[in-house]
Amino acid sequence: MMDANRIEVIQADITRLQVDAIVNAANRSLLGGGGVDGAIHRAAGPELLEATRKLNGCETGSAKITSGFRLPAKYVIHAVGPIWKGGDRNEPELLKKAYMTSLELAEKNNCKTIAFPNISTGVYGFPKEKAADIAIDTVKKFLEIHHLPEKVFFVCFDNENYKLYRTILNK
Ligand code: AR6
Repeated sequence: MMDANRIEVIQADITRLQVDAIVNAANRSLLGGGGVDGAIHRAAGPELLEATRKLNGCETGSAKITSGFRLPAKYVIHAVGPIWKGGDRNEPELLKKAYMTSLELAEKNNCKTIAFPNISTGVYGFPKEKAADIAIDTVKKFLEIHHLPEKVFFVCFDNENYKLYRTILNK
C-alpha cells in the first residue's frame, strides 16, 4: 500500500514553493498565458520564456521540463491539459496523461518533491470534481509502483478545489 503521507493538499501560490518541481498548466505553445501559467512566467523571469521557445510546443496530454530559473523550485514541468468540450472528446484520458507524463518527467529528473496545480480547471473549463478524481487516482496509482517522487503536493488556489481535494483524500 502507498503511504498516505506521500500526498499533501495545500492552498497556496505554487510559484512560492520550494520543491524540486512545480507543474505548470500550460497551453500547446508553451509560450505563456494567463492563470497559473502567467504567474509562473512572471516569477521565473524572462529566461523561462527563452527556454520554452526552444521546446517547439507540446501536445495536449503531454509535458516538457525546464529549469525553474528565478523560482524557488528547481524545475518547471509544463503540462498541457485538455480544453473541456463536453467530455466526449477524450478529455478525461488526456488529463490523466498530462499528470502521468509529469510524474514520469519528475522521476527521470530525480525529483523528490513535486507540486501540481489543478490542471485544466481554470480557463480550460474541466469540471473540478471530475478533474480532482482523475488527478488523485493517477497520482496514487503512480506512487504505488514508484519510489520517486517521494512526495506530491496538490496545490489548490480556489476554495472549491481545496475543499474537494481534502474531501476526496480525507485530509
Ligand atoms: N498557484 C496555484 N494555482 C493557481 C495559481 C497560482 N499562482 N493561479 C491560478 N491557479 P488555469 P487551465 C489555479 O486557468 O485551466 C493559461 O492561460 C486556478 O485557480 O491557470 O489548465 C494557459 O496558458 C485553477 O484552479 O489553467 C492556458 O492557455 C488552476 O490554477 C490555459 O490558461 C488552473 O487554471 C490553461 O488553462
